[in-house]
Amino acid sequence: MIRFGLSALALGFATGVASAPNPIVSHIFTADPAALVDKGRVYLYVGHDEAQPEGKDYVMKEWRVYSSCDMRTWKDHGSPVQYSTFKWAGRDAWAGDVTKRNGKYYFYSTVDHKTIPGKAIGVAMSDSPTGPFVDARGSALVSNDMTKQTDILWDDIDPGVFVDTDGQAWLYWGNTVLKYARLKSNMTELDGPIMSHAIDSFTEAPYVHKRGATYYLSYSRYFPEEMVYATSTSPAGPWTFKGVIMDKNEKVKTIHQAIIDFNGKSYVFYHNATLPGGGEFRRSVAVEELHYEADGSIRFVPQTAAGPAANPSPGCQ
Ligand code: FUB
Repeated sequence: MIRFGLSALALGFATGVASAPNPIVSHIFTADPAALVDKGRVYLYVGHDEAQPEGKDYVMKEWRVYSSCDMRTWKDHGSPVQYSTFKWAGRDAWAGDVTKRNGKYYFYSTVDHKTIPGKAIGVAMSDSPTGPFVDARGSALVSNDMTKQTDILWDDIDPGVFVDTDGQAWLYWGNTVLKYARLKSNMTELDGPIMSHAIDSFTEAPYVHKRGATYYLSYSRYFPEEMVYATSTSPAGPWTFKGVIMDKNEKVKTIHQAIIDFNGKSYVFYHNATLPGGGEFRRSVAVEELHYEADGSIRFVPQTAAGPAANPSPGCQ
């Protein structure tokens, strides 16, 4: 694997800019990528894995933001949102997702609820993709008492937000069971019932994007997880399984993807544990170019140390 030399590391620390292959960030552990393209720049949101080497569980207190004009040089924007942004949350800045609507940026996040046992989904809002973000509701958007499909306490995790071309916004989430609901145009309230789909071997990390008239649902299946996808002609499914995008990781059971188009190419972000000292609770976010075949299917993506070629976005500074 290619890594920073000492001088590059020193430069990165001094300037807040990293010119990285994979993993994108090499001085801390990062996980659960979410991404947004805005005004020709790609913004990457990651959870911060802070577990000690011998740690037996996640230690995640904050999300961090990085941005790039070319998919190789990343600027560090610090941490504009933490679990403590949500006063009703007690811990666990787990996976989130982000979107822009009417000039505002919405960050949907997994946290642990202080008073309703189990994981919950919050939504934070900002005027800028780099924050600061504030709690948009003052309460959970989804809490464990609102969903009855399984008895586990961690089934309301991993929100994926998708705004369709007709303006309807959708939220997908879940562990074991895929759940989804419409969002009101204010992006801070559910619009109608929470629905679910039976997806064979679904684990977590649902993520919906659209290409042409086809809706793609990517997600993690099995455990250890592999990254797979299904397609539909509707954001509400039903979903037809299509194939594997990326094989499971060697040193960590999770993989958590985000898929974007940026400057004429497509990319998939994911995490692995390839940094020295990495492991189950010390992960690292990486990115690869993603290719569609002529029939719309997604070509299998091998993980690489080299990452994607530079793709400078015109006018991005
Ligand atoms: O980072 C904590 C959890 O691990 C996420 O919510 C899942 O997607 C998995 O990556």
